[in-house]
Amino acid sequence: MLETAVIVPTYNEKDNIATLVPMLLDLPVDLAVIIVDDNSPDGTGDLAAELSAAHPDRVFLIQREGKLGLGTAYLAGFEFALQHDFNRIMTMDADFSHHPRYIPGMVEASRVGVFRVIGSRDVPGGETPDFPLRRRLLSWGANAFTHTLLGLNARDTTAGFRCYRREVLSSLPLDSIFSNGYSFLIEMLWLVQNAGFTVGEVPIVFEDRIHGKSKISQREIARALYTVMRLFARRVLGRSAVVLIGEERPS
Ligand SMILES: Nc1nc2c(ncn2[C@@H]2O[C@H](COP(=O)(O)OP(=O)(O)OP(=O)(O)O)[C@@H](O)[C@H]2O)c(=O)[nH]1
Ligand SMILES: [Mg+2]
Repeated sequence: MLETAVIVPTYNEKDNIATLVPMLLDLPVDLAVIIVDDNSPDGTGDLAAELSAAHPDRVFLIQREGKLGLGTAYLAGFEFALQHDFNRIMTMDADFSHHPRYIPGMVEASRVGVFRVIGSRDVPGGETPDFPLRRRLLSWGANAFTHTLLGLNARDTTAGFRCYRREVLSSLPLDSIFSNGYSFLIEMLWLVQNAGFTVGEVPIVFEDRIHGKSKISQREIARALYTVMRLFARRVLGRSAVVLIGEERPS
């Protein structure tokens, strides 16, 4: 069995996976690719099926019926990767914002005592050169929010370029994750940190997509906000419960 599974969720990414998959297979890393496609109207699924037929041991396709969201796409990929005994499980976008050249470094970092590695835009050396002001503000706001309200330690809390050691995913209550869409990434990080796993960050330059369209919408942003507030409430309630149990009650 190969060491590393790279999960690539896709929705209308045909042009991108045509070049991404061969690039991934050429990396000097023992890896397989798991494409989770949501019946993309542009035929991404058909191309993924062809790639899988050409490399049956290294390219797998999970084809879903319709656009079911990014969070459940990751979950479907996690389940497949755990069932197939991969030791390391990565997630990345199909649009080259997460460039394959960073994968060897992320895999290496996960070998040296770090349980989960983020390809990070917000550590020294990481950059988002193409981001317009609006995206910079959004990203800054999201991180400021998750750091203060949730106490998350990672600098880049919304990055989807990640590498998990198998034991992280196999020990987390993945079924309990409530959010779908982009806020799934925040909730995952919250679970990983609260389970006590170390999280490392490797700098990446995040480049804008050339082919295809972004799927981030105002609705996704509102949902992410809701997720942070929901987890914040859990954090506050959880804390007070611990204090109560440990406290000496006045008789
Ligand atoms: N299977 C599946 N994939 C999705 C879904 N929504 C987004 N994706 C994929 O998730 C990845 C990230 O989506 P993008 O639209 O690039 O979002 P983003 O990278 O956060 O935003 P941009 O920087 O604007 O590109 C891409 O590979 C998308 O094709 C979905 O509902 N289902
Ligand atoms: Mg993108």
